[in-house]
Amino acid sequence: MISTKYGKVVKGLGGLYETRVATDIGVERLECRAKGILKRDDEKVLVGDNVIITLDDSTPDGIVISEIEPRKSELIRPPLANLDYLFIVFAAVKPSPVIETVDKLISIAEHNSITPVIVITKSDLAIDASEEYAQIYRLVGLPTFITSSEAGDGLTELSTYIKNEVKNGKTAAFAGASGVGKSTLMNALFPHLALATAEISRKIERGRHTTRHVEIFDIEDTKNTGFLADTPGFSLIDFARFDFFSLDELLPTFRDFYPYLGKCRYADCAHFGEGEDECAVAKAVSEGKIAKSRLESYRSIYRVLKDKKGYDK
Ligand SMILES: Nc1nc2c(ncn2[C@@H]2O[C@H](COP(=O)(O)OP(=O)(O)OP(=O)(O)O)[C@@H](O)[C@H]2O)c(=O)[nH]1
Ligand SMILES: [Mg+2]
Ligand SMILES: [Zn+2]
Repeated sequence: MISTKYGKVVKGLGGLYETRVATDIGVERLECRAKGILKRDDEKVLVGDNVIITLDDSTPDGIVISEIEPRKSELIRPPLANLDYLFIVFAAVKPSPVIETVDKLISIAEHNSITPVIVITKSDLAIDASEEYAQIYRLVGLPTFITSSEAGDGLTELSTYIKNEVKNGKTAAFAGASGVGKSTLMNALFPHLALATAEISRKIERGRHTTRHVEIFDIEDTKNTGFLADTPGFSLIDFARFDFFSLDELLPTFRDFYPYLGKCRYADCAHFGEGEDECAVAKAVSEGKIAKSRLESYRSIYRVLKDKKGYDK
């Protein structure tokens, strides 16, 4: 006998997927493999995929993912489909953030129509630095939270935001460098998750990877719950090799630049000149309307993309 079910892929390890199937009486979890064609690199199942699962008594596998529903979005790093929100997590210190990486993640989210949210952790270790970083992203116009899982600061604000925004099947992921405290924060916000975290005693600056695979969890035990993904931390090397998008697509991902575009002296201004009367973006920086680090990140990413000219996705 053959039957089908709709499910969501919440975990994938070594070709074995865990799917979440909502039924009339609750939630059921099915372990399955993917149908042959969905094992090809260009058709691979991603965590976050909404899929059709086929149950067939007459085949050896019995239960397989037979179809992937069209994706709203698809990220390479973290490897996740159908995200609505990307919580970009970095620590005020230990490890200190690489702001360009934060800005890259924002651009990737914006480019994929995913809402970026900034989450600063470990404010108990450096409250002034936390405020300074937060100021950069408030200026961009992004939701920005300062938190300390250790001291319990900012947790109510963040969990309220998540419960209000990430519901009715929407999905958010926590992403950022290894050791910034993503899993610790998710546990502090939603204790039922009980995720593994690095022990406090170990002094990590760069961090060894504690979370090793992407996994999606239910936020609340209700029918209209949203989903939250924990992801393995990035290393800086991951980001050096990051496959980005094309040069033309970069500027639209810097929403804080929008009010000044088209106002530079030359129509083809690439916003590299320091001359404030020539470049409206540089002028906005000098007036404190755009954070300096944002223009630096923009220029740095621009250079990388320019060198990659000729390469098109
Ligand atoms: N002081 C302080 N330490 C924290 C805080 N949050 C997390 N930590 C510590 O930071 C370390 C890393 O925490 P994790 O939650 O494992 O970090 P992660 O981002 O999930 O790391 P990966 O899974 O490797 O990506 C642990 O030793 C935590 O105890 C905080 O708010 N304050
Ligand atoms: Mg973790
Ligand atoms: Zn300009």
